[in-house]
Amino acid sequence: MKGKTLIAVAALSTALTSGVYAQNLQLNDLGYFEARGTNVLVYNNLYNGGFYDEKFAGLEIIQRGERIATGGGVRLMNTPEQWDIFGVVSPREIDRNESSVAVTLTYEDYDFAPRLKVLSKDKGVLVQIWLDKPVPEQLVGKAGMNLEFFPASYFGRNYLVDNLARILPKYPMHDTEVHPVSEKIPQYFGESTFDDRGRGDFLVPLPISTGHRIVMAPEDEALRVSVTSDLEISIYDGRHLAQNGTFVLRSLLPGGQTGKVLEWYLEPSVSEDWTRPANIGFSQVGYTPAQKKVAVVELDKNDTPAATGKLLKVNPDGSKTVAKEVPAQVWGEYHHRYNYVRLDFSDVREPGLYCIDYQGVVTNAFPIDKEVYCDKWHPSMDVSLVVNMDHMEVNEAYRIWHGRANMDDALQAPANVRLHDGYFQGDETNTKYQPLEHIPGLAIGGWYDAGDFDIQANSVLNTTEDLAYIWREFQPMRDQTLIDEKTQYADIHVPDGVPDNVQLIMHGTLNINAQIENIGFVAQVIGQPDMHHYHHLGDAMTLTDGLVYDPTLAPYEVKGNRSGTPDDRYVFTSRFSAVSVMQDIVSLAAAYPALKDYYPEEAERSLRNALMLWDKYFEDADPAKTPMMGRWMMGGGDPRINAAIELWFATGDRKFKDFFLPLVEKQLEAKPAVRRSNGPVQNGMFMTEFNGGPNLAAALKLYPYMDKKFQARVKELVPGYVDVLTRGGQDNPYGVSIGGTGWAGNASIIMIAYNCYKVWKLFPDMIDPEYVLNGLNFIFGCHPGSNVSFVTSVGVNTKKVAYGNNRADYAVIPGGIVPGLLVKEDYFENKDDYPFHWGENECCINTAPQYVQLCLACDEIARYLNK
Ligand SMILES: [Ca+2]
Ligand SMILES: [Ca+2]
Ligand SMILES: [Ca+2]
Repeated sequence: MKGKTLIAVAALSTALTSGVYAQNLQLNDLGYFEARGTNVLVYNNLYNGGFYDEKFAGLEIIQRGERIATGGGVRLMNTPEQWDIFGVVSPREIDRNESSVAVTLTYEDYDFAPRLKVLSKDKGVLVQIWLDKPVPEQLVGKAGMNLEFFPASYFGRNYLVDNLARILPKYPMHDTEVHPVSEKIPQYFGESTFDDRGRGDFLVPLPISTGHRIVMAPEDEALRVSVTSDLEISIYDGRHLAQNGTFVLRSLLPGGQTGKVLEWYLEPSVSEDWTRPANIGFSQVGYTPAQKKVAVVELDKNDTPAATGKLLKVNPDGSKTVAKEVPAQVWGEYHHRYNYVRLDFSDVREPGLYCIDYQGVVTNAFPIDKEVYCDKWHPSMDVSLVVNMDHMEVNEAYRIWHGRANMDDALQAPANVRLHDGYFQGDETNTKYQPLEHIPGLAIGGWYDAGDFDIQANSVLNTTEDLAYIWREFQPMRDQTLIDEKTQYADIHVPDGVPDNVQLIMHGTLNINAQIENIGFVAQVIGQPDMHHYHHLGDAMTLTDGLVYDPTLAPYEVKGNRSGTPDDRYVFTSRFSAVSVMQDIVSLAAAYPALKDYYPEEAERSLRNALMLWDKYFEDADPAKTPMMGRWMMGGGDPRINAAIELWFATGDRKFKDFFLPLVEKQLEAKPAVRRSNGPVQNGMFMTEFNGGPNLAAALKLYPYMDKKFQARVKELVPGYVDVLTRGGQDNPYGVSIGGTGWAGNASIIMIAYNCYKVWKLFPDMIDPEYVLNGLNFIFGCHPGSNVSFVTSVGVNTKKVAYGNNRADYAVIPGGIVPGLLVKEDYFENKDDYPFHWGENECCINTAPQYVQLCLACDEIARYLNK
């Protein structure tokens, strides 16, 4: 049964938007072309400053709710890679009378500034390139109009080139040529993604087909896009160069001409009666009987919300019975594109298997059961945190995930070298080593930071710290992994008598201690020496030869345990400060109590190094002397506070308490920081905690050990703190702070939910524990865009691809947590057929322990609620 008023309103708005121009794409309020089922964006999204071409800029097509094409614009190569140069984009000029959008793309080094203009025309758009001056001589044959299509969206489809039918290849299977490197347009910073083994050439993919009209997937309404031109149009496969490459349609700009030098007629597939099926968001792990259970349904703006949905119970014989008719609570529009309704079936508590039926869309089945949270952290602890171990051979049953990698670690980075992940080695090394000198002792412990193979300070330190907090709070005795640090071998699903949590903590301290003893501190990053090694995919052991670099040997020459191949990682040591060392202390001191019963020597070593660093850098880390930076500044106080707290926990030495207590008390009296606006968390940064409210991070950690007066003051501040933690979820139907524009927000959602748990643990009457559970509900599938679980392999419908080091196989490493939903203009995206968007799909290792502790917290809350 459908609500009558809502039908009337929806019908009226449809009439208004289609109107007399029913055939045409209309330029909408956000400045992109819109028709039913199709959007054409023109530089609504721009290139990222840090990582260059993210395949998220230029002329783009969203069709039937999926972004299928990107990167449209004038480019200088057939199939641009991430580090290939692109023109600087001018502000967009929108002409509503003419229904056009134009930008100028400036290649300053070449004195070349083509103007791209897109106009609404018939059932599509005209794409025009205008020039004031002819294409510069050196760019003739190179500058062209490109448009890129995501390959996996088109797997199993065909294309037409003029009247010839062709299959879109699942795997690159066409031809390339090598050209002399003198002809190459240099990449950003002179990077080279191609290892020519000294031959002085580079790779050029050749066209697969050429004609005057190319139609992508003519047989599929959702994917069909046609491009027609008087100029030749070729189709290329960029995967010959890079696994994240795309299918590229391209016409070269003619030389010697000015004015309108190129015109494409681009016709996407409009459908006057298309309505996106309802996206029913719910938790893919199911629900514990006593918790709140609210599905959030995302609806096309042209859709009419039904008045009710149904919760169906799945019986053993396969039949389904209605467990509850659920009234739809209309929430309304959020973020322009969709409308939302909520379906609350909290009162259904009977354990069993259920699914949700709304507007004829029936979800996959999911459990209601007391045990839903108890094992959902296992893949992260058992697999993700083990497979990402550096310097280890990792086995699982019949499979070796990777061999012992980076056994040649590592060389002192030379001065003024830039690393591809945003790192830079300046003039100062701050160490006793010469440039390119081997630093001993580093080939042990640590994790690959994410989808790449570097050891980043923040990730090895925070992962170790949070693993230590898991042990402090929950002491999980689970032992399902054999971890042997002597032979550097791990075996998944094989118990060895020691809790895995403790062994993983030691895998962190072994690397941290090695860095402190051999370098003096934890280096900013131990990373690949060049681009060719940085973009490595596959077994990490094959990334280097495992032999220490010897500059007296020729490249690829081997003598004993040394080689002349410069593949060893670099240690970036220049950005170092006494403040950053405080985090080294926190991680080691937090690890000490967990290690001391199992690995007393490593425990003592960790504490000894932590105390040594404290004595050595205490004075210099005084905020009055050192500009504060990074994570340590977020507490709005002295960077030494947390180090002192952890050293006090580890040693009980009164001097640490005497140091931190007055500072923490001062924090409690501090005026709240300026209140900033709500809205999406930017780039996954956790901005909320110190955003207009009290900072209780340190105070809650100390609370159980402090006197009544301290406790009373903290309690007074709890309501303000709860407001800060929960406020970000008030502007949307999901109840959590969503999104991110460059890096999606799952990590901050997990962190906020866990902070809610920390409040609940001490003050169960002062916060609704549902805030803790709701963070996981979102991660597990109650979110915009789709209802897939963002934790790989956890839940019923889970991510098919992620940006792990196996991404080229369109696979996942189980137990990884993807960043989640990027917000681009009014569009939420987490692609599940293209693993190469790091901001959506890259599983960072330091999110894994945070997710584990949130699961353990939710399991505890579930047991409390079900009592
Ligand atoms: Ca990295
Ligand atoms: Ca174990
Ligand atoms: Ca080597």
